[in-house]
Amino acid sequence: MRLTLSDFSLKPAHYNTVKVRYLAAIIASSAALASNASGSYVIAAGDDVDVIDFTGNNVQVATLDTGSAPSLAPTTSSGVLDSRMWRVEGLSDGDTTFGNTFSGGDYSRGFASGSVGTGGMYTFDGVPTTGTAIGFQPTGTDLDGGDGSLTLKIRNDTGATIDAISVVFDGFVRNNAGRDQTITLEYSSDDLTYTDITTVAVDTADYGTGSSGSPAEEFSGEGEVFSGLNLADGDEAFLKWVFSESTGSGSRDEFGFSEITISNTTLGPVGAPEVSTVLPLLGVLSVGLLGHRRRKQA
Ligand SMILES: [Ca+2]
Ligand SMILES: [Ca+2]
Ligand SMILES: [Ca+2]
Repeated sequence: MRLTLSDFSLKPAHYNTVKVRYLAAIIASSAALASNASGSYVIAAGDDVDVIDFTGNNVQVATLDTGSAPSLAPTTSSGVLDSRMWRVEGLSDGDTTFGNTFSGGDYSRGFASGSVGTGGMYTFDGVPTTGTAIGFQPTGTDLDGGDGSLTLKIRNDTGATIDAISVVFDGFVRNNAGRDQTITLEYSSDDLTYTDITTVAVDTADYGTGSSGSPAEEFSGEGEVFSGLNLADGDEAFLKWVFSESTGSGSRDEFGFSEITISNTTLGPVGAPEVSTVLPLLGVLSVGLLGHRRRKQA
């Protein structure tokens, strides 16, 4: 598979454009929900933008703003990450798997505004202005060592082949501990072979001062665009945010994801007829033109 990577340093103006298209993305997501039986996050509209957050704005993604700890289950219910499309790996209680239920322990550490210590998954709220986030506190046994990750399974339901996707992810970092981690983004079409498509990683060391109690800081507009995907209509793909092995000493910084924006570009016009229907049409047209010419000659 040809995979052309290029830096996608988003400028504020572009980001505002993405925001303006938010409503269109919500409408597209509503249309997709009925066909979401297999569970992937459905990209329903070609050459469009999907904005994924956890505040109920996107009907395919349940709100996590419920005041309770998160969990994973194959359902679109409040307070629950839909395990048909989300997967978390690198927790000492075990990796989650698509379509199954994971609750308690590392999967449900709590609901907080940050400054937590126990390793695992949290719902973070109001941190700092990003709104609700799915949050992670790494420790020596959780989400460290380079095997911690959050994966989103997507499916192309646009009716056309997706050629390129740009992914922008927003969130926050609370750099109040001695160790630092980076967050990178990888892509796969089979969930086996992943390609790192990150040119600018989020590094927790770049945020805050490292002193205890320092406020959380947002990262915004971190993103990549990658083309040559050739993702056919109906096919699935995987976006994985990988948490690096920490560096430094002491405790680890916590971080969370509040908004993920996926823009897609399709090959050819959306809804264009397939080649299999175009060829017979051309045949009919040829015969018609031939008949017309013969009638003119007669
Ligand atoms: Ca643990
Ligand atoms: Ca912490
Ligand atoms: Ca740190």
